Amino acid sequence: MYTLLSGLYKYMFQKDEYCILILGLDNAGKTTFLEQSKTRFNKNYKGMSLSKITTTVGLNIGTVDVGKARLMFWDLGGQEELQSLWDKYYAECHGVIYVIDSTDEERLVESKQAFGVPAGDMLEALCGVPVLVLANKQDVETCLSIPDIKTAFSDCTCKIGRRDCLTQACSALTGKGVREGIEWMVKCVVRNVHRPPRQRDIT
Ligand code: G3D
Repeated sequence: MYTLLSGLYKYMFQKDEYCILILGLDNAGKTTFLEQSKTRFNKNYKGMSLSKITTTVGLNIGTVDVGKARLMFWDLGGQEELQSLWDKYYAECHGVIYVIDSTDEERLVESKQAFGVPAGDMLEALCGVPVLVLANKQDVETCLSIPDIKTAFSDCTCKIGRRDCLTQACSALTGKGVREGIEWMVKCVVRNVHRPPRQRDIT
């Protein structure tokens, strides 16, 4: 009886946990995205005022529950000296959210380098892991469009390889695109966990 009840309890309340890295240059909007996600998905979450968030130094951690999935977010600092720490988190990672500041054309090349060739080479080290590219700050009228950003990042395509990858327009400040991005990520990580590693690439 105890086994039956505990099995039922687990089935109803236990969540499957997935670790998601939030990467990108400093000032891209990673922390704002994390706070916005917690506000949107976690009932009764009273976060800080989004406009008062300052750039990530070190690590922010946050948890978001979507259905039976629990996403554990690690928002890692994007400053150049902190990028060398990203690979310490790769072993545990089920998915990557890479945040781009669509208003900062000057740093687009730098962002592309961090995406494609950081210390340890993120895309190769995380072979087959789903990548959600967030073109953030789309609420700003003068921002780069999604086609602009895709064109700028087009030479990363071969490194992305065969895996789930989505470029999503987003405003972490207003929340536009946040739910869509997270729901896409949940779909990918849940599906991947039920497939053997070699079949995880998109065919
Ligand atoms: P980081 O964690 O990647 O370093 P933050 O970035 O989340 O700290 O955001 C850096 C700055 O960008 C913050 O402004 C924040 O309000 C702003 N920001 C983040 N997301 C958006 C967005 O979607 N739209 C707009 N317009 N601004 C955004 P400050 O002024 O505090 O530096």
